[in-house]
Amino acid sequence: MKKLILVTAFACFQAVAVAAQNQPAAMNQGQMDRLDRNRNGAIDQSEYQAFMTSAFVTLDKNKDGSLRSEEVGQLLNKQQFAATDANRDGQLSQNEFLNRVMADFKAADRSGDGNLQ
Ligand SMILES: [Ca+2]
Ligand SMILES: [Ca+2]
Ligand SMILES: [Ca+2]
Repeated sequence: MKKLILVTAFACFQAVAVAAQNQPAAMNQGQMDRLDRNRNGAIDQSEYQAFMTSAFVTLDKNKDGSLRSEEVGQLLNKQQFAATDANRDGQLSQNEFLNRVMADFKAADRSGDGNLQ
């Protein structure tokens, strides 16, 4: 599950990098540092949520406050999108998006201490 969360984060990094017209690259130390803001070598819930909140804004290309399937096509497949779209309106609100990524975080946090290391 730790791998899963890192894949999700990596896809967000790619999307953010492309949106910023930087060259997408493998997740490197600089990108890990963007997640690990206080540089204690672990990613805590608030760090992850802050990153994913900014990723949501970046992914929301038409700035309507929700994500359509074409905006997250590179991030979520159809089944993942449907699983994330809790109210089934065909769009992901910020709450729906964060609920999913934070559930991923909790699943990956096997020790239950609120940190990923
Ligand atoms: Ca940290
Ligand atoms: Ca949108
Ligand atoms: Ca929805």
